[in-house]
Amino acid sequence: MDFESILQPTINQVNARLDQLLPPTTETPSVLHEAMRYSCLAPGKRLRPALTLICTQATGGDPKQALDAACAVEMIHCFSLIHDDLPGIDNDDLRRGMPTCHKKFGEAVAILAGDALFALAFEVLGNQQAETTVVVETMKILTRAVGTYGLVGGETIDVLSEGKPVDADTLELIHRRKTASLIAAACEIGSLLGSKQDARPKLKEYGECMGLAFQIADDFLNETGTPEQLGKAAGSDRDRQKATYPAIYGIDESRKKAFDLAEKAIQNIQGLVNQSILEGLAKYSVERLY
Ligand code: GRG
Repeated sequence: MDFESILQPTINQVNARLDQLLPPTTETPSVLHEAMRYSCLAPGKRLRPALTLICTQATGGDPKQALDAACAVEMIHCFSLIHDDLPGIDNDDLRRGMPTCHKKFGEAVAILAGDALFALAFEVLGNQQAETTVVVETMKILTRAVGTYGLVGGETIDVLSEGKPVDADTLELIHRRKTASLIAAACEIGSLLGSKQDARPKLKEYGECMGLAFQIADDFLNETGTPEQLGKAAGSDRDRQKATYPAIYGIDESRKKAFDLAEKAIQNIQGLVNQSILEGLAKYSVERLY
């Protein structure tokens, strides 16, 4: 069985819960709810929520307890994709093999759908059936991963660097913030909702390494993949003169860096319950074709 089939039951659970948590289109304003559901239920990889659930299990917890937190992480991810695709940022037409949110619903509704997903993610975290201190901690981890030290900060440096020479340290900072921070938060939240708390720093580090590897792979797939394979534009980073690993190191060296980081990620999960599936995910993040 291939790795994606092994993950399918986990992905199905996430999709079913997202469907329940997202507001129904029968309620007002229905177009907003339609846009939220359109983007969030679109066929993404669900890597981040899968990591949350697997990390809960890896620390001796019950993944069911982490399902809502996993969905909150996916909502934030989806929010960032909607905003990333907007004309003011990347101006992309295709996402997850479908027209982007603003292409389908217009720019205003897309901005608002992203905003509403952001708010819903924290409402969902706040409603978790867990000790208040744990609930607050999940919110703190996710907030930090989204703000200036995470997605928003990384994206800002990325956008402001377009068309300019970028050194290797700045490039790593961009990738750590805009991509690795949310992947690491997914792992950390999952381990917090488990029981063996001594594994939490290692799972966070696992997420940091695999998150950076994942973004480097994204960079070289943008160069080597096709829009049909990727479900989004190919070659767009080069067109926009974006700071990427292939632009600085070339494809082969970038690939080597990604594979080395996946190995470094794997060093952090030795002896955990879900070691083999976490190993598989780290390898998948760099071997994937889309
Ligand atoms: C305020 C949360 C927030 C965001 C605004 C736009 C933005 C700031 C950040 C964008 C960050 C971004 C889009 C980073 C790219 C990360 C990345 C590799 C996305 C693709 O992830 P996949 O391949 O996508 O897991 P799927 O569609 O499979 O879920």
